[in-house]
Amino acid sequence: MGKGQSKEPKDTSNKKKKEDAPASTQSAQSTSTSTEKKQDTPSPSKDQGSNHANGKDDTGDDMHESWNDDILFSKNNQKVTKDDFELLNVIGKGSFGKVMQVKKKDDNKIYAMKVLRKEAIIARKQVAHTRAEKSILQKIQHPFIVRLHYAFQTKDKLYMILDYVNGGELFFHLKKEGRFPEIRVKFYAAEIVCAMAHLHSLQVVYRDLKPENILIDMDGHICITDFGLSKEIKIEEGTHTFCGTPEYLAPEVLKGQGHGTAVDWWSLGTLIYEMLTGLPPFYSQNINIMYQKILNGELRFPSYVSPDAQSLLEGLLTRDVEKRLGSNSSQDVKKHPFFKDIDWEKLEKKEIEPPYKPKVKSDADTSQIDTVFLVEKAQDSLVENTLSETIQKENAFDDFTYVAPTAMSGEVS
Ligand code: FS9
Repeated sequence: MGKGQSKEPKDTSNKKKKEDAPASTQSAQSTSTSTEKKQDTPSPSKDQGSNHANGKDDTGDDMHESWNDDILFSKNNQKVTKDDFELLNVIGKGSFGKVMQVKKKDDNKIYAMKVLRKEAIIARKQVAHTRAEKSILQKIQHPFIVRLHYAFQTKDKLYMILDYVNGGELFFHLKKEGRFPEIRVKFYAAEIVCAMAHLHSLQVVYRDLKPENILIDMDGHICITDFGLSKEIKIEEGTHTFCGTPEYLAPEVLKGQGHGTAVDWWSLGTLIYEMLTGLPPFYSQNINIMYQKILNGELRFPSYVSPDAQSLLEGLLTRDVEKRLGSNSSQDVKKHPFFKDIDWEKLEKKEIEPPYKPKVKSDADTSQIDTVFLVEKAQDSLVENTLSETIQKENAFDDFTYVAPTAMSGEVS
């Protein structure tokens, strides 16, 4: 690792960063949320397999449902509520809410429960992002993307029941090991390429590809999480100042000039570079310098980076969006010589043995989770608020409730 490649800044700021700068341009942006059907009454048959973001604005003016205190959705006519889950551990926390490891009481399956406070979401103007996250997740089934099993709400909170992924953040492993051997980088990069290609095929731009959002499952496969919310980056008009950290953002995002699928290929380039070298390509401790480097800095490689890897990175880290590798088709990325020994069909079926297996014993194992969260007691705290606030909250989220098709048919994978 070269001079100045201190890992300190990100090691210490990661969790705090998430909490302090919780406002990105929609992390995963669905272009279809505004056209989706409205779901009025929670009914299993209507819910199954459909998307029900209803295209309203953030204020939810056309709300006409009364709220239920404790919702609410059916799995084979049984209501799924927070009471169906035993809270085990806090695994993440931010100003919007928290993520807990939970156990479903009827079948002992372990999940991640993301609990978000409506009041905080409304206050931070994140209603559209929250709805997009849930709407996107509920329509996506992909081997390398976290699965949303249920979504329900109470008058104060939104709940998302997601796969519990217990191999730890890619970030955690990368910081521990400094950098990864190229063969391991290739495997992770290829699985991420599959996930991005799938999202892009659904007109979803992920926008927030960075090591903190990428988990490893217990077998060592990639799992992309976090489709919204926790990391919004605000770019103040006319200035080059913004909250959050820009190291994975494409130049056109920094300039406020575009949010097409190509932004994800740039971010993938920064991520691959960081996995290979330990630091992102345009890294500086000084955010303004980093900003300038992303816009104009020279792309340089340590000598141990192979020619194929350098060529791939030059393609992905092309500032001209039109010329960037992947901007025409994800096939162009898959066909790059760096990936020549990847069998994409096998990879997508998880038939390629991961190069590293996390040291976890079981589903419930939390040894890969940041210990700052584990000391906290897992509980679902009360939210105090006024009646008018409650009405507003209910308006904004009346289409949130969801149950995954496989869960509907009785089997939760
Ligand atoms: N299985 C295990 N770990 C998962 N994590 C991904 C999300 C991480 C997290 O806490 N994110 C976060 C959330 C908030 C919010 F306010 F929204 F709650 C704020 C700050 C950070 C925790 C580890 C995971 N995700 C899905 N399945 C998972």
